[in-house]
Amino acid sequence: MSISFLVLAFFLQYCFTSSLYHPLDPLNSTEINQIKLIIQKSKLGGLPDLTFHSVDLEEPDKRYVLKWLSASKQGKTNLPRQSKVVVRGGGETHELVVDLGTDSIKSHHIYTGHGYPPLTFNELFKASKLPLSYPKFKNEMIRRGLNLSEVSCIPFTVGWPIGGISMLVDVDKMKITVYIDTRRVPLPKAEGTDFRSPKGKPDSIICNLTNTRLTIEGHKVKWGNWVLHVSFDARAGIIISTASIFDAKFNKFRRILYRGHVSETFVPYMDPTSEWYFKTFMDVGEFGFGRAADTLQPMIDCPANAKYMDGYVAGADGQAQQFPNVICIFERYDGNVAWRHTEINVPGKVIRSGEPEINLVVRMVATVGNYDYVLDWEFKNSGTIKVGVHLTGILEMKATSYTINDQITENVYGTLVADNVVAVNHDHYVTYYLDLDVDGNGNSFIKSKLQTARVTNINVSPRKSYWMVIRETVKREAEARVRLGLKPTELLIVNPNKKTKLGNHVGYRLIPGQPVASLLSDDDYPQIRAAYTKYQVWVTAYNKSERWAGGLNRQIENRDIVMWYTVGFHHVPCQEDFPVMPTIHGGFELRPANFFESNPLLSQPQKCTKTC
Ligand SMILES: *[C@@H]1O[C@H](CO)[C@@H](O)[C@H](O)[C@H]1NC(C)=O
Ligand SMILES: *[C@@H]1O[C@H](CO)[C@@H](O)[C@H](O)[C@H]1NC(C)=O
Ligand SMILES: *[C@@H]1O[C@H](CO)[C@@H](O)[C@H](O)[C@H]1NC(C)=O
Ligand SMILES: *[C@@H]1O[C@H](CO)[C@@H](O)[C@H](O)[C@H]1NC(C)=O
Ligand SMILES: [Cu+2]
Repeated sequence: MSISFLVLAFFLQYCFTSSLYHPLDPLNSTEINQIKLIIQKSKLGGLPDLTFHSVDLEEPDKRYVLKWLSASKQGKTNLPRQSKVVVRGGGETHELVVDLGTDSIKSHHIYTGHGYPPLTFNELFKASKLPLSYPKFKNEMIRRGLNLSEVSCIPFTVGWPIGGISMLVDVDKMKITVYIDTRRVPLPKAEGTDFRSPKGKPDSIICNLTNTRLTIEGHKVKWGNWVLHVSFDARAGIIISTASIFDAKFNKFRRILYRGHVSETFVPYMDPTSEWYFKTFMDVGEFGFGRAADTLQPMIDCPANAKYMDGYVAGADGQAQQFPNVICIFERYDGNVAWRHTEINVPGKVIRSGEPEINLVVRMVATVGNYDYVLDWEFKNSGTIKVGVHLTGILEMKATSYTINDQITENVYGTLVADNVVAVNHDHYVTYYLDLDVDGNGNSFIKSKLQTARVTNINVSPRKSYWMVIRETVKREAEARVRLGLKPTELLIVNPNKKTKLGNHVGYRLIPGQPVASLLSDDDYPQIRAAYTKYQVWVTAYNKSERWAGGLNRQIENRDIVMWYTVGFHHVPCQEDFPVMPTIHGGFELRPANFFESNPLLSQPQKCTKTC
């Protein structure tokens, strides 16, 4: 008892001082350029075709970060500032840890396993230009009556596809190695494919909030009762770290989420034929959500009161590139009710009370080829964190000879969405990494099953049945994967070392979205890569280096644990999705469950100075 108290007292809350520095800050442009110089000056500098595939922060160990956070003076410390770098040169992949403090390469490993580091935009761009000087392709375009200057080849199809031709590019040699021209189908019409909104017409009326409760210092964000760190990463995009909430009853900040971000996306298309079978994208690993992040458009992507943050990413040459306004942060009032009640049981009067729900949103948009993913982290004063994934953009389509659905007798693996255009069936799985530290590191995963119980003693009740809660603490990783379905199960991360005054374990509950799991067979190659998509929820032991995949079978009771949750969409295209798709929404929530002594909104009333 005394030991656990001491440990908890030591790992105080995530608190903030006026210092701009935070050990989880993303690498800035000076640092990215310093890394480039360190590598160029080393023996790697002489490698032919040296290309930078990823330059990420190598985060300090969690215990040091927590110690730094709990220190009264949060200045720059002697915590090492390091970077994990993946470069390719001389046909080999090199994984490095670069130390910025000592200007040196701390570790160097040549990767010889399967796979290839994320493609750089340089490579994608060069590959897309190759067909335009490839004689077979040029001749074929002329034979089809097309003007080469109007043909664009993108590693993702554009809204106006030329069916029947596919090419394979060896990116190391930057050469076309396979050229396949299978069949000729009519070229879809260009009319009706322009999705831009008419100029001068406002897209929507957006309300202004005053942001009086929001402060942003560097990457540290304070809003209402929340404090959090927002950073930008080439692979994950937004990373939320060290999110804590102020508990007015105890007059202190309490820890909730140590780190949360998108870990992977998996988008398998359901056309198994030669031109399409390989379209099973893993966008975060292959391209990077951060590198695909788009500059946000005020009043379309974010409301008028939004504040913006820039991101920095290393280009293929290692040089820092600025991504302006890639994250926006804003207060939002949707017209929702945070809580309300009308009391009519008090004789002689009606007591009516309530509050509007005003939330903080942290948003980015990743445009990965044809699709646009709007990614939201929404923080509520009630302690709830709502994660939103909103999909829009252009479908992956193929040309077809059909113009009317009645003509189609074969399997076209999709829906006719316009004359000569089939949009192909597919899925989207967006998997989140959620390192919850609910009131401390020692957490357990609880599955609470709601089970029908029979009334056996008719003297007790005239009822025949009711439901009761069967609580199970999951001991090992193997039992901690969950396929959600019709059986009601509450999934909780609790701190078994902490109880409310009433004796309930403090916790956070996962409120899942629509349960979607992969329908591909286990032995299918894309499914082997994305095996985790058979279950929506996994819980694994925390391991700093495991942020992009699961594994092993470790104990997870009263440990530092990580939850992985997959938001899924089965997408059967329809005509309304053409030429640009109206946004479809998905997501999940993390909601306090016996974390607070009572409704925290009542001790933190909303100080909304202006709503509209
Ligand atoms: C980047 O961070 C380093 C270390 O904190 C700092 O010295 C430098 O001034 C920063 N550069 C920019 C451009 O912000
Ligand atoms: C091809 O398109 C370009 C740009 O639209 C135009 O300048 C050129 O005259 C066209 N060539 C032919 C042969 O139509
Ligand atoms: C919202 O705020 C912006 C910037 O302060 C201002 O230009 C705009 O007129 C405001 N709109 C409304 C509806 O108040
Ligand atoms: C952490 O994960 C890495 C990569 O999977 C593994 O090599 C290492 O042994 C793990 N460490 C612990 C303490 O489990
Ligand atoms: Cu889709």
